[in-house]
Amino acid sequence: MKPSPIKPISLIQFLIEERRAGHINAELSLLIEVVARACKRIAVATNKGALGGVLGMQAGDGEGGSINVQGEAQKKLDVISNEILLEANAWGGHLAACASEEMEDPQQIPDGYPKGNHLLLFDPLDGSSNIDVNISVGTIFSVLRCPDDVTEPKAEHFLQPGTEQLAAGYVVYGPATTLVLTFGHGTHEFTLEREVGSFMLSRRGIRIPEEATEFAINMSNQRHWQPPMQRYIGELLAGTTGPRGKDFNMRWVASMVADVHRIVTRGGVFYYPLDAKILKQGGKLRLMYEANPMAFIIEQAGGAATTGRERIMQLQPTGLHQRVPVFLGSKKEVEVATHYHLIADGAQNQVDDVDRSIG
Ligand code: AFP
Repeated sequence: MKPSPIKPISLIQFLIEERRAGHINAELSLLIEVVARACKRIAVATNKGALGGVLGMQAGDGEGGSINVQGEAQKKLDVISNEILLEANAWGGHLAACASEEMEDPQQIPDGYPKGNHLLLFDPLDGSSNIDVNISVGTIFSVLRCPDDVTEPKAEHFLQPGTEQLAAGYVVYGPATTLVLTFGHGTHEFTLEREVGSFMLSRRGIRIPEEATEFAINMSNQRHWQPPMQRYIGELLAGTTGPRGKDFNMRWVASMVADVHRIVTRGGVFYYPLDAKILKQGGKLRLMYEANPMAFIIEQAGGAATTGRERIMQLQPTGLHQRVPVFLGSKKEVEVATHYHLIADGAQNQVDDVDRSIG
């Protein structure tokens, strides 16, 4: 389908339009403005590279440097980006609290600042292992409503299914800085006009093609995958000589934002399945900071997002840092991969349920 013609409007103008349409209120509009402003600062820090002294590991107590709540080594830019987002969001009066992939517990709004009704979750710098080699990285965020009568939100108040998200977005810090955003009324893209410092609407109502010819997966994990994943990817690799009867191309940036942005731009699928190495932790990617916001964005662009067995947005979260398998992108292809898993589980009822829930 042809994208709608581009109107050269800024993010601020777009937010005003969304308020007039009754899609968002003033507080959510301010929240997105503040997040976008913080992401511009992260873009500036990222662009400085070696000259800004921002490359390399964060100093700390762990072996080789600081370790975050996920047990992963922190880069300096992980910490800088986290601080930029926390600081920007502390004073605006739009948030009840926020939670970051880099912090064990939710961050409360400091005393003396007004509080709002929204909860913000973010992965401040996704794909940070790519920073030092100058490959695209990004920020991912998700917005929930703070339950009524809760004045000091705790982790349990953030544990809402993805279907409850009011907004989700990501920013890719690549050759261009690009913001992709949804409020549940389509997925839209904004490109940072650096000279002016404004995000400008570059694609409205993005649609992801239903069929895919490109897939993204870390093939080095192949020997650890479960049988349905082995079968499915085996068939993609067989191309015209296998049952799928067509060739597929493969890409893997190892920054989810960049891999998802390719899908949002020209279709395709992204998989981070469960494998024997990560069985105990339930997956590699985080439900609250990566899977849910990306699922919302992808679904709003006509794609699908499952764990290989269930629709991601219907999962009831059990922990702030919970990890899940992720299958997302072009709808028909995600359906094929999901079917293979459910059929292997012998779960015909679930096949029907998932068919219904992903549309
Ligand atoms: P980092 O932020 O630690 O680089 O992790 C990035 C990520 O969570 C996601 O953005 C990538 O898709 C995925 O991990 C890459 O995983 P591999 O290291 O297995 O390639």
